[in-house]
Amino acid sequence: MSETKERPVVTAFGWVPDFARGLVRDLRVRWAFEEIGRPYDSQLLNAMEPRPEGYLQWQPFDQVPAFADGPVKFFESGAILLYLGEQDERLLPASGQSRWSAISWLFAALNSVEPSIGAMVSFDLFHADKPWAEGARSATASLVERRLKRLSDALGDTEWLAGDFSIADIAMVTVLENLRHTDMVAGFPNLAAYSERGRQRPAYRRALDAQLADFSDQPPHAGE
Ligand SMILES: N[C@@H](CCC(=O)N[C@@H](CS)C(=O)NCC(=O)O)C(=O)O
Repeated sequence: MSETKERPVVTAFGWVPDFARGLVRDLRVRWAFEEIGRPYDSQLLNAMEPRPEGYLQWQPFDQVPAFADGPVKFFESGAILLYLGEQDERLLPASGQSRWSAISWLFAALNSVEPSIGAMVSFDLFHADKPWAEGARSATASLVERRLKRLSDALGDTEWLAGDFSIADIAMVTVLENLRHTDMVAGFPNLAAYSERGRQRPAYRRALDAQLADFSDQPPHAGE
């Protein structure tokens, strides 16, 4: 009897507003799967409703993505990228300088670049009408600019952050994509080209298509 291997599962939302489509972080995981041609399943959650019973034991902050591969269950997009990278050198070199450069840049994307971008985007999208928004936005925007400048200097004219394409680039390109409603990345031509290079990869296109295909057109009704 042939053994059927369970596919890994990533949680995602079944609907989000237009501004968030293409930005939800399950995209990072889908992209990694597409790069190595590994099939996976998405488990869709209702973004507008409490998560299913027990979800907090899987993802303690009630967010997506959470991930399961057979008996292994955990969360955090960066950890999931690392897990997949450990299994395939097309995502993460197995040893040496390039491995640790890629891991450094993975952490840098999520730890040094994403936080200020995330804060600024939240001011733009959710707090623009608040009396304090302008000052908070402009303080955060200058931090974002400084981070982009350092990133641009470090990238220089190289193609990817750590030698060959890696999980670091999946993280960084998806982080930068959060600025798509601004011209901030365009202010750094090498970053704009880097970002475009990432988004032109067939695996990115397939991952994006899969995320978009999972969204329904209408917000779910309460209780669905
Ligand atoms: N650090 C987490 C962040 C996850 C996260 O912010 N997920 C968002 C979607 S991109 C979410 O689930 N938001 C809904 C919520 O926070 O309730 C990761 O990278 O996995």
